[in-house]
Amino acid sequence: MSALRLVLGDQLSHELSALAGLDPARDRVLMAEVAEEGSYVAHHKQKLVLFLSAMRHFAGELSARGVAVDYVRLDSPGNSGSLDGEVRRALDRHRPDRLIVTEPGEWRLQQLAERWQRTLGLPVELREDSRFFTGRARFAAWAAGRRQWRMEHFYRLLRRETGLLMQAGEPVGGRWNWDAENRRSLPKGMALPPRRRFPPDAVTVEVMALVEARFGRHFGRLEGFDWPVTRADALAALDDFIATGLPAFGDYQDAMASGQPFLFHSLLSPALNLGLLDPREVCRRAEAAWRDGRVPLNAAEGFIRQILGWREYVRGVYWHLMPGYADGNALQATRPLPAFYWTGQTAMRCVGEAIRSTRDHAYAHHIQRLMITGNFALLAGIAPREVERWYLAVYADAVEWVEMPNTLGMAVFADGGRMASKPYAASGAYIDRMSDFCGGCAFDVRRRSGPGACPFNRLYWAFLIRNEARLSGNPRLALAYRQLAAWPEVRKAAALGEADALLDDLDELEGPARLL
Ligand code: FAD
Ligand code: DLZ
Ligand code: SF4
Repeated sequence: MSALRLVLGDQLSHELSALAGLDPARDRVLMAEVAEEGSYVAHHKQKLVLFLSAMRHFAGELSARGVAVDYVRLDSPGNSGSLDGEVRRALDRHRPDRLIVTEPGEWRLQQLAERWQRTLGLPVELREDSRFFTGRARFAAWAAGRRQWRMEHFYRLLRRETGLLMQAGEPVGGRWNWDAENRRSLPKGMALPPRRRFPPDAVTVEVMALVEARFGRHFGRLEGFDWPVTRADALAALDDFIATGLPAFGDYQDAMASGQPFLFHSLLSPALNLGLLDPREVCRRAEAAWRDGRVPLNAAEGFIRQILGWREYVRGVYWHLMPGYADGNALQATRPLPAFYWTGQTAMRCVGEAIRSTRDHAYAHHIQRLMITGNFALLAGIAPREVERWYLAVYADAVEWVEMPNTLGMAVFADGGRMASKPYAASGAYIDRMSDFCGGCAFDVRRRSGPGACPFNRLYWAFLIRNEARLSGNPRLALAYRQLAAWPEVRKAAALGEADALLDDLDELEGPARLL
């Protein structure tokens, strides 16, 4: 029995379930670069290069191991432009007895794979993606019957199940979560670890030219591309992070600083999401570094929580609630995404910094995504789907199963609290506390209202007023609503009017700054 085994662009793992049991004498692997995957959102150019170059390197590694790979390039003659078309063409070429696919990381492609099972006229085996701590069914079983889901509960369960940072059934150090220790702002002049770079090799250079030719109008800069595109390089990046970034990762996890897009973050999400690294090996390495005394516990726990906790949890939420999850709009937000998300033309320094990093590196760290661009979209009432498509397009690590719950659930509360316990709404005071942005901003973070006052302040109170009926019962917002209770109606109406005026005419927000 011969098999055609499909490997998608985010399935670049030698342990992929679709490759298990491969018979090199009879089987063949199909990998296809297709225009549809490159353009269903306007992916950042670095994201396109990352996926295509990593795919080419992975195909090369398979070939070197003696596996027959049918690799369709974007510019191969006859390329149909879609995964559906390329699978059908490959079946005609090779006439295998069966098709084997690992479940894709996106609902749209999962539907396609299920359609293949009904329509291709040969057995199509859809295998579980085993590159996670938990399968989709594990989350479903945990979630069933629970009124409320919280990451922390799922995380503790997985700590027990995996034994990570556990001793005799108890969390090491006597606490599950060291988050309270992880909220320091960056001291002035603090030395940051040098970032390990992976300059483009010949394969990547060729892909860069292809991407410029085919997707030249997409967002983002290609110059400076230095993401790891092979497992060997991804492992080197992991080593480097454990040695230089992880020791202070915990302390400064939530910090932001001008001109410093990376701080102590790992930059490992693209390698994890493409399959070049396995989350289990990454967590085990972080745990070993703590056990060897190379990193403090708040760093190891904070880092492991992101991967074992958040990453597994958001995946569970995505598969459990799709397809309806994509259409959530609990706060009935309808404004269009402001053009400055694409152009970077904004007088708000914090937003400009986040978008500059996004444009230059296809990267912004978590707090920038959540508390700057996400927070602005939440406070301004931007239509969730527009925000979500933006995040899917602009980050090198953006794959829908992880991007969508982070955006709709965590950043803009479009799911009404299925995923997170409260909207992450914050005024300028939070940004001022965690960064050095406000000092050099055209706006005044100490002022609450009026022209020149920090827009986050002006929008924050209007957001709470606008959503009072839905949010005032949330215990985590009780303090803010107690303050608002003292406001006379006329003051509330003025705050709403001021926020609307600011958002109806974006001139003041766009300001004179031009980034692109
Ligand atoms: P680090 O800070 O070094 O964290 C270590 C690892 O933990 C990351 O590599 C990542 O794998 C994992 N992680 C951390 N936070 C999360 C989280 N909230 N959810 C899932 N995994 C997490 N992450 C993506 O991988 N892809 C996305 O498309 C994506 N979109 C996001 C959109 C929004 C609006 C927000 C608020 C967050 C999003 N995140 C996404 C989560 C997080 O911002 C990124 O994982 C992180 O910034 C990646 O950088 P890093 O590797 O340096 O992370
Ligand atoms: C993101 C992406 C891009 C840009 N291009 C391809 C491609 O040409 N071929 C492919 O197999 N996969 C690509 N991908 C990744 C898919 O879109 C990915 O499988 C989905 O994001 C689902 O996880
Ligand atoms: Fe951002 Fe407001 Fe600070 Fe300016 S003053 S950097 S807009 S938080």
